[in-house]
Amino acid sequence: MRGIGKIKIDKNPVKYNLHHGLPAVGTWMSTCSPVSAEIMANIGWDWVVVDVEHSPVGFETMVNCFRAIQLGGAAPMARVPWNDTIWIQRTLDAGAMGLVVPMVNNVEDAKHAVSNMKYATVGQRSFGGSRISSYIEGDYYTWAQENIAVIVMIETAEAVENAEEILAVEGVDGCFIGPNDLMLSMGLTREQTGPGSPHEAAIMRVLEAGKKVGTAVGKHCWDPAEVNRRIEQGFQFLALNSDAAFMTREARAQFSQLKLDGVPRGAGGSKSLY
Ligand code: 3PY
Ligand code: MG
Repeated sequence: MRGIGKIKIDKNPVKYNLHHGLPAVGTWMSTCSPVSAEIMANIGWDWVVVDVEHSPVGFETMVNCFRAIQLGGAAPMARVPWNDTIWIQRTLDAGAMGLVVPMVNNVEDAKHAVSNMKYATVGQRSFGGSRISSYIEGDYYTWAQENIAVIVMIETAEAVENAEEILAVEGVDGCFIGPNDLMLSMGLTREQTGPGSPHEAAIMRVLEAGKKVGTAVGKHCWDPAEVNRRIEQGFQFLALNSDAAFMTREARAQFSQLKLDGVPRGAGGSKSLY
């Protein structure tokens, strides 16, 4: 007997689901930790995104997160910092099976994202292979053209206006609504979001645009009830929280149950240092 066998990558389940009317549910990595990525990937998510836009993750740590996610059986993905040719090329070469591209506001931005993520003659991605080539049957080039998921972020009022045209761009596999940036761009406060608000109306407008042109729509959600509700509404690419948020919430919830009032504590647990 030799070795434990190699994990082979077949189709990208994210892309498959999005094109077959199915949800693809995942979470976000913000802690820059491959161990955390490994734990998360084993939970059962379809995908896990390493957030390169809003976490201080380094490039090599990102690669180690991809490895851990792949080993756990979820699709390794990343949110790149910008719709930038070099970032996108390097992140795909590092083994991402799909990218979430922030701030895609119009058709030109969407075409640029697709072009960055596809090899010629469809796009301008330069051929350098990929870390995951050896896990794929056949050649990586063909696999990548068919399987890498292109997810554009709709997170401004302008992008909502242009949602139908953006989602009709050939090669866009889905969109992901960033509720926070959308709120800011609409000049709203958090209290002005939620059921019945213009913010919710904008979210639903994107969903309708996606249904009209047949492209999957998704959103970042902060609680499981919302994910369940959004699936019923027809959203597909859904993120629940992030590793940092899960850790913070659970730590706060457990910490708040401690009976520490009146118990003498060191500087770490009090404001006595300041
Ligand atoms: C936002 O809410 O703006 C996001 O980017 C969430 O991922
Ligand atoms: Mg955002």
